[in-house]
Amino acid sequence: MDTTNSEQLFTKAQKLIPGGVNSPVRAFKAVGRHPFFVDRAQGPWIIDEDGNRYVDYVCSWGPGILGHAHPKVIEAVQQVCAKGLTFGAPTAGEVELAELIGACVPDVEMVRLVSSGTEAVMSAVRVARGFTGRDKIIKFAGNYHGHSDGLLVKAGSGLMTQSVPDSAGVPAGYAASTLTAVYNDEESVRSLMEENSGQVAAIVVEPVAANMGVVPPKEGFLEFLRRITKEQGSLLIFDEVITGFRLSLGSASEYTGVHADLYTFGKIVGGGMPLAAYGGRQDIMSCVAPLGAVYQAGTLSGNPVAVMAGITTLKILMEDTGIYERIDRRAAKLEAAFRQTGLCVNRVGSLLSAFFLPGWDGKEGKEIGERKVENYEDACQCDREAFADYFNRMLERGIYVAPSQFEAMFVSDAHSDELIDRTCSAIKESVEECRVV
Ligand code: KE4
Repeated sequence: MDTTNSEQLFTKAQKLIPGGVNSPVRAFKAVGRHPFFVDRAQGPWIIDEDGNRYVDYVCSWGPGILGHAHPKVIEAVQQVCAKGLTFGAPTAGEVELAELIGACVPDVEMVRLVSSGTEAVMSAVRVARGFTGRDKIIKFAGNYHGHSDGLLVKAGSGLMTQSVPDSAGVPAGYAASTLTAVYNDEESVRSLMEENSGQVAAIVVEPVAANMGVVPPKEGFLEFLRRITKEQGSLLIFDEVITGFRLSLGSASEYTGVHADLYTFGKIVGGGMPLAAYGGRQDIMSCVAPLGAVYQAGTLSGNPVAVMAGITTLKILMEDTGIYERIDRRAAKLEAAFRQTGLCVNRVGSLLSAFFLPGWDGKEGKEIGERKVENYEDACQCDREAFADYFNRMLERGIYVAPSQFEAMFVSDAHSDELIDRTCSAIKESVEECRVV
């Protein structure tokens, strides 16, 4: 595979941009190769600067549910650009997008548009603290909520203590107000809530985890979180930056039947443009300035071009909800292919991850069987070298999956059955080759 142009760009980029990329995972460090630089994308295809074509299952980490460069989205964006790119003043489009979000997710009675998922979650946490007058929050190991200081934390020594920073530059004091529990472990949540009774503003959770690989909530787990937050006077925040409009049009509350107090959205809601959102109960959102005392602002919040991409995307999804059955069915085919290789697989709708758990290769004679990944500790056991080997073999076959064991595979409406079948073959061949080496 010729990678000359990408290599030259990467060499230059590394002199100008930390790691040569504007977001760490793009550097492909976890898979031991240099990244390709994208020239363009169309439907299920990404084409790099050397003309190599890949079937894309990263979908820009989630926004691409319709496939790349959907003609209706591109046309709508081109038209609205001609009217000006940004005004720093309210526009009709922001009202329309707010209406569409509420129509899809009725729990979102009031919403604020922002520019990234990080900003959405950071703001939702601040609103929860402002509304409850409490400082502490509980998050889960392996859940990622963007890079705001208070959420770049990991469990301290033992669950009963405060979290510790998970990044240089995060003051211990910022981490101190964040407690870290174990996903799918009710007892870890209960003990933190009891130890910090009356102090927890909110539990923030990915209703389907997709940042430790895909890890579904165990039966009753989300219902438990809903109960215990109500009992304790805390809020429940569903971080739906990935799951929002991905699992179904009504997002996780429709998909799971559990209703949170606040929701964050990103990726799909912006149609691939820099737009995210947080919202929920009107009494809570009424705390947000200029209505209330919780400050949050943004020069490009509700940007008219990004808003148009979001409106057009949501309207396409609303007009053809059959997309969800199509992408789920295709993802189920990929899941079956992984299972035939003996790998542990988690799939929720059109999100899936295969895990290279110890013994994945059968060499240790371990019964491959139905081992599970139910939390971050399970996911951390994976053989990352084997994953990297699998990633590179898939890429050589023209299939681009996320360059990390801890990311999800995304299926879009542009992935035809023929491409899915081709991908299933590539999965079986690549995993088998990894095993044989
Ligand atoms: P952004 O600030 O990257 O728009 O969103 C942060 C965020 C918040 N919540 C969840 C559940 C998320 O998954 C994310 C971001 N997702 C990662 C991929 N797992 C973004 C990719 C990247 O960091 O480059």
